[in-house]
Amino acid sequence: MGVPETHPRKESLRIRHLLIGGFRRGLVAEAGLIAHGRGEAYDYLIGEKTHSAAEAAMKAAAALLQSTDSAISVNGNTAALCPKEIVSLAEATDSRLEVNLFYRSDEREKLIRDELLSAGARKVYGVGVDEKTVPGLDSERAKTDEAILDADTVLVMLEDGDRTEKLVEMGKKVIAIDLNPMSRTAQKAHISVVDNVVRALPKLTEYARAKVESKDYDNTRVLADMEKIIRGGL
Ligand code: PTJ
Repeated sequence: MGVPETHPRKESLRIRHLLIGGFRRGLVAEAGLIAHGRGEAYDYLIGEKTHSAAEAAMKAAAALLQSTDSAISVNGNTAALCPKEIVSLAEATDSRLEVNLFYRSDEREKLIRDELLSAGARKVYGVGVDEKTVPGLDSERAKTDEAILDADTVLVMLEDGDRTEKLVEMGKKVIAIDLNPMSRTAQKAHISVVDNVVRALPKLTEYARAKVESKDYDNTRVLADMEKIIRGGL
């Protein structure tokens, strides 16, 4: 069904339809549709725009991704919403790409890898991995590959708190993009970009290309500012 150009919620519906299309093609898990709904609710509360606290987090994230050995973790939702933007950020920051799924299946792994390759990725890790794991994690998210295992910095998006916690315990710097500043992922990450991945990835790439610097970044403050915005919105 087409959305009229004049529809007041056109952009939100466009994003929603990208996800539905991704679900129909097998990229997105059933639960991914529900996770998106939760994200939409938070996005609505922050006014569906990028706030200065998120910009500060993005500048810090772009600088860290560029200055360290880095990997970007890709799941079904992000592959359906912004494959090209993920590949552009990986190129701008020289980061490796790894498929990492909560609802892991051989078929979804391959579909997501192929989506990234079609979007221009040169190499995609994390497909067919069975032996390497993130220690202490019981879910399928534990399965990992050298892209993330060897990285000093990992960017995660729509992530579970468990893995964020374990990656931090492994000594990695974790950057999260998550619309909920109160989620365990946002709370545990070193840098939390509270924004929609659809808006955040192009901005992050722009900052990385501009080689922005970031001094005295304070994630606790950023999270508090974003929570204040949400409470104000309520
Ligand atoms: O593809 P898989 O198998 O790895 O499954 C992925 C899902 C998304 C199903 C899984 O990671 C999941 O259940 O995620 P959660 O626990 O629901 O967490 C999703 C978080 O991301 C929530 O805090 C949402 O508010 C947030 N979120 C949802 N959509 C977006 C978002 N954050 C940024 N941008 C979005 N578009």
